[in-house]
Amino acid sequence: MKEVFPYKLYLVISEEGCAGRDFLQVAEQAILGGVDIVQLREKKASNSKFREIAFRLQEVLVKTDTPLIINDNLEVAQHVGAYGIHVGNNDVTPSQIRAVWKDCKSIGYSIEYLAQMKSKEVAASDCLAVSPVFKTPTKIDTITEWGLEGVSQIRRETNKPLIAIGNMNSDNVFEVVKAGADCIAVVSAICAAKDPAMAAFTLRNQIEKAL
Ligand code: TZP
Ligand code: MG
Repeated sequence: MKEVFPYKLYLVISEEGCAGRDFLQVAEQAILGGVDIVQLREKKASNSKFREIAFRLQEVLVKTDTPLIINDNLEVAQHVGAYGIHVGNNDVTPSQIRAVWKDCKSIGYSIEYLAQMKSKEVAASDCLAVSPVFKTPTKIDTITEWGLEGVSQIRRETNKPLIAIGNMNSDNVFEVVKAGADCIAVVSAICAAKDPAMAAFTLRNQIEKAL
């Protein structure tokens, strides 16, 4: 199982979630600024629409060799030849994915409560999301607000790469990385920013400073 996860700044994007702008341009700008992995998260799209959006994003990402992760849709992920998939604890499970998608390069799994850490699903995952570190209006159906102490607690329980998500911004990423995160994932800090490239650049600088 691949446990190497060199990525530091992870953009979670959707077609409609970029403040009226073209999500492909936002992704391109974000990568210029320092994003090195992108997840497509479409909660409402049909499979065919999701596939179409994913193909368009994939076309942009291949130019910079940036990996595409698909949120919670195995069919779309395999169909577009994504780098990997990310799932929560109510979704298709990492071990189910592992069993059918043999050349999947990264299975991400959201940790929403501590008991999950002992599960076989953590063992079947390549990386874990600490979800959410801080409460966020972007996703309100969350269970545990981990905080910095939660990041450190999960860090002590695993060597797997930890992705911190939930209200991450340039004022808090330094301490979140210091607490044990390997990678920072954002929606609003980039998608709602006036200048997505500059926003990514500032976040990336803070992350690098903390490493
Ligand atoms: N999973 C946990 S929090 C979250 C997701 C998808 C949303 C993060 O959005 P933001 O705007 O970066 O707080
Ligand atoms: Mg889900």
